[in-house]
Amino acid sequence: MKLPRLLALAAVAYAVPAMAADLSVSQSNQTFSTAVMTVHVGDKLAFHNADTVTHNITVKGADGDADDLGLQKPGGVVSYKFETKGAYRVVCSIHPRMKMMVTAE
Ligand SMILES: [Cu+2]
Repeated sequence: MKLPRLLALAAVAYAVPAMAADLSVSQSNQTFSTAVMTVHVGDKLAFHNADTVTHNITVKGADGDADDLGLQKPGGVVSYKFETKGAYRVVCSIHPRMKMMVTAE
């Protein structure tokens, strides 16, 4: 779904992410270090794989759009920028019990 993402980018450019920050979460024992998190629109969240297995994070927005961050080997870091307000579900497509919720405001 390319169009919603383009619209989201346009919205961010217009909204000006004045409080953008770099945040991080780690993954160990196939669990995210935080289950619930609130960020500001424009913030970038880094996921650090501290496990001995590969993860594959997918971020699902309230609009149903899903971003697959790709395979993440042990020691690897992937990141995601929250470009629109709303609730996001973060899951690992390899380990379904890995879940976290992020609210961008
Ligand atoms: Cu995983």
